[in-house]
Amino acid sequence: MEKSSTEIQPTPVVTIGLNIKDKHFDYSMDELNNLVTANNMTVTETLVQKTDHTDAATYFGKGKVQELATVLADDGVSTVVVNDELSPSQIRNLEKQTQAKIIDRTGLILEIFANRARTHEAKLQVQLAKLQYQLPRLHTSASQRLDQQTGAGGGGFTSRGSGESQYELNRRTIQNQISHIKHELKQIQKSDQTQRKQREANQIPTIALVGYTNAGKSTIMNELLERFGEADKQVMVKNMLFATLDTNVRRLTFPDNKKLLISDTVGFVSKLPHQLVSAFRSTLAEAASADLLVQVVDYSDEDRQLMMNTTEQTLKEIGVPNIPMITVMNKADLTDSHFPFREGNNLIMSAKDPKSIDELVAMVKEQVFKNYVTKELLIPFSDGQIVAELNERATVLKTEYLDSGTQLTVEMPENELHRFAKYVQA
Ligand SMILES: Nc1nc2c(ncn2[C@@H]2O[C@H](COP(=O)(O)OP(=O)(O)OP(=O)(O)O)[C@@H](O)[C@H]2O)c(=O)[nH]1
Ligand SMILES: [Mg+2]
Repeated sequence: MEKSSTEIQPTPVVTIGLNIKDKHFDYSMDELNNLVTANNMTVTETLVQKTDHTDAATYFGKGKVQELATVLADDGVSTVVVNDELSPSQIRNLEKQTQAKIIDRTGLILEIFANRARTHEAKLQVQLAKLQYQLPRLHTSASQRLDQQTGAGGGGFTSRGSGESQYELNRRTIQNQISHIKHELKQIQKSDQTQRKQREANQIPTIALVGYTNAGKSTIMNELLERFGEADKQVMVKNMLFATLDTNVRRLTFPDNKKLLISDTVGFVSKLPHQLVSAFRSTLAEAASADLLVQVVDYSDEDRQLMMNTTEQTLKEIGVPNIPMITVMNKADLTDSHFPFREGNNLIMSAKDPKSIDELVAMVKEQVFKNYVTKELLIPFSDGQIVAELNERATVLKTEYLDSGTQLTVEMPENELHRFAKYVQA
């Protein structure tokens, strides 16, 4: 079995978690193992400790740490992934006692995001989150350097003092980088905000696809684009966690000339590191300003309810107010359920099924355009700019040229009608 030289072999790792009376513990371990796979690693063994407290020094109890060291030696594995965020000293102590590299859950998710980031903005956001994660952990690497120096009889440093000043230097460098990146992001985001304001001024309603990673958000976006958008503006779809890290906004135009903007954004996972949530706040702001959220759920996953809880918690965390929501139970083709099947604001469907997409569009339009009214307006030829404005903003169903002016049958939001009140026909 020859492998091509460019293919990188997955790194074998042991995963380990502490279960403190957590009824969703198994789910979070499954999720961790999926994250590990997503980071080109393979799980050789999973260890669990059931307890009612964490150990301040090593997070896991003595016996469990010993067991971990034995398993690592037996399997010939030198990397451990822990299902929680650890303190820097816990990482340091565990590394000493197991002779392995310890990656905590936050570090793992940061690595995945770093590998996935493609655009300049996403790269900056991930870099910011990484630096913010590193800053309080700097002590670890500085003292490691000192340990190596005293243990192995010297490296690049001549005295403990220079090690400490190195720590100070690193700290300052990181702080400088953080403020630099924040400044650059602010510049980028200022223009994003300007664009958003413009859209708001244009009165085009916006919907946002949100949900757990790998649920099918981008697939649904592409199916909609294929039929109602510009087909050359497809977004990336991949069967992997965190395929999308950027917010993509596209315009859809329906056959009745109604328009809306749709945004697809980063997927969620439980315990999304707070550094990432804050770094991605502005990317996620697209969801916060939407008129309607479409939550996409992988209906074929038995943990779907927990995934939905995760999504709702994350939305709260990023400060998304109570926006109306449609819930799409996607991937129904992988289940025995009949689809498309609608019940209230829920839709069981499959992204690959055109009938499902029709039903989704009907539901979205019903919600987004529900305050629209149809009116006949007569606009005198002297007010020609109004005809142009209506053609730009409203759905013009019919245009007729009469002696007294242009007669338009238009559909528009009820609350905008007052601006054209004087043209409305009795
Ligand atoms: N069988 C089936 N597969 C689907 C369906 N919808 C999406 N998929 C697959 O699920 C995988 C993930 O789809 P994406 O659209 O990339 O998921 P996403 O929600 O955008 O994921 P992130 O960008 O990681 O948050 C891809 O392999 C899709 O082909 C569906 O209705 N049925
Ligand atoms: Mg996606």
